[in-house]
Amino acid sequence: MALERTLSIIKPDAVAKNVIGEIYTRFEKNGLKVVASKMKQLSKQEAEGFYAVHRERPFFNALVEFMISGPVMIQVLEGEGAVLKNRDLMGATNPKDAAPGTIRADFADSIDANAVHGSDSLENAAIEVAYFFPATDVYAR
Ligand code: RTP
Ligand code: MG
Repeated sequence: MALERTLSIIKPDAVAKNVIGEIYTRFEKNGLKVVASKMKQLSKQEAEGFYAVHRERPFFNALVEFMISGPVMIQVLEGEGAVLKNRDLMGATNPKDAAPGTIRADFADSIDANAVHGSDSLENAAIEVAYFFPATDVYAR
């Protein structure tokens, strides 16, 4: 497996629940290193741009409104097979379908308020990391 980087966002519901640390612990205990990190209140324009691939989907407006409803914690995770590993740790999009012990099973309330985002491919990871972090703000470790 190759060393990869992926973009992770702790969404407004999980930030409000005060579980940033618990989620970071899961990353760290599973071989993912935080190599960049910031808390941010997304503007509507930033959220729309980030989720542009979903623009035509029926849930797009609700998704954008939810993502700007409070601050989010944005991080770059680095590790062997980081993209898939993070997706495995997150669990299924709908927490009702998420396997026990996954972040969404433990912290998400609904398909909308589902605690975390994670890049879904290596190609999208590179695009998403660059969307939020200049290369100089990502630290090789
Ligand atoms: P994410 O992008 O946030 O990591 O989530 P994901 O890959 O598991 O799911 P995706 O298909 O990319 O959808 C992005 C977010 O939109 C919301 N969603 N709502 N009501 C619905 O049918 C529906 N489908 C998706 C979810 O909050 C999902 O995380
Ligand atoms: Mg997605």
